[in-house]
Amino acid sequence: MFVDRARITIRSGRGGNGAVTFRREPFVPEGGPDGGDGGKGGDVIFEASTRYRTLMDFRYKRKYHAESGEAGMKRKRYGKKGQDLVIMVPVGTVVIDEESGLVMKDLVHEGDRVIAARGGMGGKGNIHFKNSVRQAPNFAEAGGEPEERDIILELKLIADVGLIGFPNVGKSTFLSMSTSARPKIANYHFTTRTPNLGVVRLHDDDDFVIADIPGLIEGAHQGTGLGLDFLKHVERTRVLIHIVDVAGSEGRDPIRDFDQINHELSQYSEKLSGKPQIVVGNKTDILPENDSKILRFKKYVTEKGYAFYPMSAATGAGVREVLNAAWQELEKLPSGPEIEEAEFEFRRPAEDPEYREIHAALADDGVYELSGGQLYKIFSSTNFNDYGSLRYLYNYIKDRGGVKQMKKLGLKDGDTVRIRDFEFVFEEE
Ligand SMILES: Nc1nc2c(ncn2[C@@H]2O[C@H](COP(=O)(O)OP(=O)(O)OP(=O)(O)O)[C@@H](O)[C@H]2O)c(=O)[nH]1
Ligand SMILES: [Mg+2]
Repeated sequence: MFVDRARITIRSGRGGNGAVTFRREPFVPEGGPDGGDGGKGGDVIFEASTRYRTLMDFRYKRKYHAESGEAGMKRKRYGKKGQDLVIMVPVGTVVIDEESGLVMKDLVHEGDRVIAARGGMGGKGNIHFKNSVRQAPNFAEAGGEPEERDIILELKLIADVGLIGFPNVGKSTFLSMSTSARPKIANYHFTTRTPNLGVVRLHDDDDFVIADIPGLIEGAHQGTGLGLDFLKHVERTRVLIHIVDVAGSEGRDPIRDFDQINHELSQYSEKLSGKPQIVVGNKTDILPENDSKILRFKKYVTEKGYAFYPMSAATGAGVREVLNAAWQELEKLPSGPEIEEAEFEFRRPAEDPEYREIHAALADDGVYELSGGQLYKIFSSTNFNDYGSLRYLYNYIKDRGGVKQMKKLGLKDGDTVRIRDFEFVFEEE
C-alpha cells in the first residue's frame, strides 16, 4: 500500500537529575558535595533513506519516544546520556510541526536529517551549588523537561517530470513505453491508484525521472476525484507533460479536457499552474493522419503558447519526440527538486526572553501567586526539607523582584505565597 501522509507523536528524553551526594572519606566525617550532573535526554531525529518507499509503517506505530538521561552520581560522575531515537522515512518526506503548521524540514536527499524534538538538558549536581556560605548544598538541579510534539509526515515524491491528464488518456502507457516501469494499464478510469515513478534514459548520461499519477477530473481540487490527493506528488517536478486524448475516444472534447485540467491546476496552486507544460495529443493511431481533430487542438494550444506533440503511446509513435522536448525543457531549468523551506524555529524555554521574568498576582483566595519559567525550574529542583535549598529559592525570588512586586500588591509578614501547588508563609528576615 502507498501511504503518503501520517500523523505521529514524538517525545524526546527527559534530562537526568543532578545528584545530591557528599564525599565519604575515612576520617573525614562530613565531606563536601560531590553530586555529578544528569545526562542529557535523547533527541528524536528523522532521517531520509531511499530504502523506504512509503509512510506505511507509521500507520501501525504512532508514538515514538527517545531515551531519558540518567541521573548524576556520586564522585562527580555524569549520568549517561539518553540515546537519540532515529526514525527512518522515505526521501521526499516533509516533516511538519502540527500545532504551528510549520515545516521543520523537507528531507529531499539521502541521509538528510532533522532533530524534531530535543532532549532535556541534564540537571546540575550539587557540586555546582556550593559557595562560601553554603558548604553542603542539599539540593541539585532537576533534569530538563522532554519535548513532546505532534508531527505530520508528508511524502512528496521527487521526480523531474510529472504526467497529468484526465483518466484513461494513456499516461501509464506512456510511462511504460518510455521507462522500465510497468504500471497497470487498462481501459477504465483510475486504473492508476498510486503514483508510479520511472527513469527515462535518453542519451548516455541524460536521465530523468517521470512521475505518473492517477487521472485528474473536474472538481479534483475540491477532492471529488482521486486527483487532489496526488497533485502534491507533481508539486516538486520541474516540467509537466499534459496528456490529452486527442481522438476524443470517450466522446469528450480534447479542448475542454485541456482547459479543465489547467483549471484544476490553477485552483490547486499557482506553483503548479506556472510550471512549463508540454502538451501531448495521444491516441493519434485511432485517427487518420492530420485529422481535423488533431489540427483543431494543435491550433488551440499553440495559439496559447504551448508546444504541441502528437503521439501514440500504444504504437510508440512520437514518444521519443515528447521525451526530447521534456529533456530540453529540463535543461533550461535549474536542476534539483523543489524544496520546501524550513520555517519552524526551536526555542528552549530558556531562550524565551520571558523565561527569567517573575510575575506576582493576588489570587481570589487572598494568596500571592508567583509564576515564571525559570522560577518553576528552580522550584522543581528545590528540596523543601533543606534550609539551604529553600534559601536558594527565596533569594532567586527576591533577586528577580518577586518580593517587591508582591509588596506592591499588599504583601505583609504572615501572608501566604503560592508557587504552583506549594504554599508557604511569608516572613521577612
Ligand atoms: N488506441 C490507443 N489506445 C491507447 C493509447 N494509449 C493508451 N491507450 C489505451 O487507453 C487505455 C488507458 O490507458 P492508461 O495508460 O491506463 O491510461 P491512464 O491515463 O494511465 O489512465 P488512469 O490511470 O486511469 O488515469 C488503455 O486501454 C490503453 O491501452 C494510444 O496511444 N492509442
Ligand atoms: Mg494510469
